[in-house]
Amino acid sequence: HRDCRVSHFRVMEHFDKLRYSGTWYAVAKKDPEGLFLIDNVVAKFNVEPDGRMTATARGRVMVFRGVSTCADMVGKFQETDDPAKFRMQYYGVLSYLEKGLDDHWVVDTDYDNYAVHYSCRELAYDGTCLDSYSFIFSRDPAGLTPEIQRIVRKRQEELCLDRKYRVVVHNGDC
Ligand code: AZE
Repeated sequence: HRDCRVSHFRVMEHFDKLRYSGTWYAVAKKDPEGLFLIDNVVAKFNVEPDGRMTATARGRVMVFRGVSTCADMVGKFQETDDPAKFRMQYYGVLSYLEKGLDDHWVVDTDYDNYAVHYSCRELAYDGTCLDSYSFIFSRDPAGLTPEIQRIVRKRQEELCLDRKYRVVVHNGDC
């Protein structure tokens, strides 16, 4: 039987934020509850001179029922005891309505092709997650190879999120 307790999820070992930096295209995502990035999601991670990780993200978001726009978001990362587990403070560049503080876990990456991200916003009494989101990132906007898709699928199962993901379209809208 699968263990879906969030504190038991395995994350990337010896995570290296320098190798992680640069552009990542979201190719699939599992949405949290409420408003979220819809499609055309591109994230750029940086390591600042003081060693702290930051990121920008662009993507299409719904602003009112049926009205969408492209949003620029900024994320600042606080480190924790585990080098692959961060706390991310984020906000929208234009609209300060979009802001928050989320967990940001790097579950797995080979740095050159793919990355699996996970964030749990709310834990249940039994330690499983009630409200999570997750991104599958690719260095190549065209997607992942079948070999890497197999690795990613395994990670999605380990996060107890198999079949919860949707493809993230990149059509030049943002
Ligand atoms: C993430 C990685 C790079 C930096 C940031 C990320 C998260 C962004 C959001 C955006 C939410 C937008 C909403 C719009 C209405 C994980 C892609 C900032 C959580 C709610």
